[in-house]
Amino acid sequence: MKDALTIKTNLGRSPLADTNTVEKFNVHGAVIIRGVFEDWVELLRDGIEKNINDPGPFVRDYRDSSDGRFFGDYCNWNRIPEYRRFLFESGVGDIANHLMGSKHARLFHEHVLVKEANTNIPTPWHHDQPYYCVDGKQNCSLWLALDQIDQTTSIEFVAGSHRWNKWFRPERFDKSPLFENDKDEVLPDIDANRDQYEILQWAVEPGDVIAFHFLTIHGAPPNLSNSSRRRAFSSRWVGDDATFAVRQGRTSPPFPHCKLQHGDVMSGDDFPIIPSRFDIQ
Ligand SMILES: O=C(O)CCC(=O)C(=O)O
Repeated sequence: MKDALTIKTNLGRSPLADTNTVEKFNVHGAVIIRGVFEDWVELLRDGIEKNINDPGPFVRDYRDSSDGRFFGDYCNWNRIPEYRRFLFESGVGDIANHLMGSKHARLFHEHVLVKEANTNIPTPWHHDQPYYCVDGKQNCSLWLALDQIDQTTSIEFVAGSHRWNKWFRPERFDKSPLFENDKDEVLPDIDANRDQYEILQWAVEPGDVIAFHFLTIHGAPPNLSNSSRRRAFSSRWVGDDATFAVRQGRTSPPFPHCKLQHGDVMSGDDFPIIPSRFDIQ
């Protein structure tokens, strides 16, 4: 495990120090930051094994006919010390506030997404903010790869889609709307018209992070490798402009005990501000 000083050095060497990274995030809505959390990979892998063996109340565990498994769970950082340690001590919040152009980085939640080898389950194209109980433009997800993932298996993005000024209906995996009677626009069929979009997709190594905006359209292919797992730890962040949003139904994640009202500034124990570990130049 690296101490804070070494992490600082690591971040200083990373493309994050290059304002190009922020520019790419703003223009494309997704950007890769390589090698920034290599030294946290083992800890998070341990946390994920705990999580799989002891899932939280919101777990989603999809199986396919050939024994594949797509395990997803979120909002467990407060009970899994490995997650908590990463979120509070690694400097990940500093990356988030740098990208968001925010003074503070407030944790929205973490989400783990594990596609075991031979899992023939894609992650459908979607964008996240309509699922979320948060309004505001300053936000990002930091999708941290915990395995080597080749380009054809890695998460993919429609470049610039966060700037389309669109709000697409949130759907479940079976395409049914998340909110009953939702009249919002249905996402176009990206796969049928891939040549009409600029699609971004990167091969990744353990410790690489892909940052993306809550409105950037993204999805992920199945994991057809017959030997490699595809584990990702996605931390979600909001900035100073974030307010709590009541949607047409139960959001994902739901935060059932949260007492905030529509328009309230995001605050409270569910959504802590993560103190800065250091100043990024
Ligand atoms: O990892 C995946 O399959 C999808 C990830 C995703 O949709 C997200 O992090 O918002």
